[in-house]
Amino acid sequence: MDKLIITCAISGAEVMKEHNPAVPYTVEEMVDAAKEAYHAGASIIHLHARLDDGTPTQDKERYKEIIKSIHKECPELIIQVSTGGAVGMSVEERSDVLNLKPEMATLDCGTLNFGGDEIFINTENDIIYFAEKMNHLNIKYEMECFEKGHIDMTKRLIKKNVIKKPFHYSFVLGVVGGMTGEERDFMFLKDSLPEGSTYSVAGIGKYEFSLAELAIKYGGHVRVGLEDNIYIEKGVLAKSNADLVKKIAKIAKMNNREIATTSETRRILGMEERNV
Ligand code: KMH
Ligand code: ZN
Repeated sequence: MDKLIITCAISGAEVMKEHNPAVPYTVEEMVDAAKEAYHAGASIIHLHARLDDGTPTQDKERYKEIIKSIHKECPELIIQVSTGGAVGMSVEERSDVLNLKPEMATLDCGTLNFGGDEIFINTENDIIYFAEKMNHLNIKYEMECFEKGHIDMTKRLIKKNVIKKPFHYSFVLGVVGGMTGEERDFMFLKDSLPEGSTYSVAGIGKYEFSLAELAIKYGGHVRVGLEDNIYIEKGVLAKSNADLVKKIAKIAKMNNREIATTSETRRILGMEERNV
């Protein structure tokens, strides 16, 4: 079994300081959150930029500043930028950050209800647009699937040679309109992947740790962070992103799964080594 890759989703686009004061907004807060998560065991930071007042933004210049500042402190850290942004943003707005040629980015693989009137829109043509742009710029994509139909969509685009190897997925489970993070749903998704794929799980809310434990046992990888879940245990707010990562490191240890360094992560995902 490969070593465990831990991704930390430090900020997200929806969670606010009113929900958990440890959610980072400013560049300095982002750097501190990323650095602490890295020292706790994370090798990838899943990043959504914010303005100082917490407003989500896909502004390329803001991302540039955050990435540069994180790399100043932790040069080897893998930064995975979000191309999902926030609900309601246009494809053009969401994709501009790719022009920075980040090492890694998300590729959202289908449309989903996000609760109430919110719809996270990713048409087939949107997915093709993002994938082709990332192929062209040599950006590693993590394919975010919120339900089984999204995996089927990736298989269709693999056949069309739009999505290229090596395939790396993320099961984001527990969103209002998607599949749950229960064991049965996890097994169904894992067993539906194209052969040779790697995958990570992101359990939303109450699913964060139980789903992580399943992935740890079955050879998958794990994403945690305040984007997905604000609690360290039932009813107790996490003090930081790093606390969530530390809890995963503890679960990994209990299951005899070693944690991957940044260069091991690049090797497991078939990424180029980065000279820092
Ligand atoms: N904030 C959601 C609308 C991604 O990062 O690619 C989309 C999202 C997925 O978080
Ligand atoms: Zn995200």
